[in-house]
Amino acid sequence: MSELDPQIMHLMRVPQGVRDSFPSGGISFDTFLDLADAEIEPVRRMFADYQCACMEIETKFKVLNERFSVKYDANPIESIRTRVKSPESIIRKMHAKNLPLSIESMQKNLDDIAGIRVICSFQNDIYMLADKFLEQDDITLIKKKDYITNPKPSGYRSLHLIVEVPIFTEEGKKMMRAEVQLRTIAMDFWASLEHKLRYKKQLTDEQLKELSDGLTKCSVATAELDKTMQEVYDKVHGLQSQ
Ligand code: 0O2
Repeated sequence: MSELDPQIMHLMRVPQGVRDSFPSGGISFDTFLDLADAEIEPVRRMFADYQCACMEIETKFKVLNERFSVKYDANPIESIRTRVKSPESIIRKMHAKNLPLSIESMQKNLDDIAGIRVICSFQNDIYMLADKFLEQDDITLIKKKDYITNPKPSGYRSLHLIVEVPIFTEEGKKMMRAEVQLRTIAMDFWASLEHKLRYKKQLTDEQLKELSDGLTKCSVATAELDKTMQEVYDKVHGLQSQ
């Protein structure tokens, strides 16, 4: 196990048992908490910075959605969800990648502490929105992963953009990294249910194979659904503009 940064240790809540058994001599528990608070201040700031990055990017997509709704009388975005990865999930990922657990290492090695999920109506909207987003001169593309053209072996489909976005704080400008996942409703439906199903532990090899086969079938079906929906949209759109 990699060395644990004391700041990261303080991220974990102090259990009641520890509070109860805290020695009466030396510093009081409240003083201890004050010290711990000072220690975790940089961690809190880091999480706030990632939260701000989520807000910046969410606003950019909301602006694009609003503009398209005026121009084409249709919203390309169904919904947007944002999240900052939980400390537990960050620690698990750092451990799995055998990385040192420090703030610097997290910021350097994890692309998805800030995550923005944009659920689109039609598949073509994904690429159109991604292009318009990446055209913006304060957005830097770090990596693009097109799991729609090349689905993952699990059947997972989405377009991932790892980007850097500036946030403007009282300390000045900071460049923050974030992962934007763009997907259709069908892709999101598949990913959500797949996530739930895979959570079920202790499956036999046979059950695992059945699960994988079933999920692959569903992934193919949702891809087909997206294709048909896009064709219907294109036909209707074509008819309207005639
Ligand atoms: P969560 O809870 O969504 O945050 P890298 O980050 O490049 O080192 P990684 O993490 O494998 O490598 O990146 P990848 O696979 O490009 O994308 C990671 C994220 O995509 C995952 O985040 C999921 O959100 C989503 N994802 C990727 N593959 C699958 C899949 O097979 N099924 C589902 N449901 N989602 C997937 P996290 O951190 O795993 O989880």
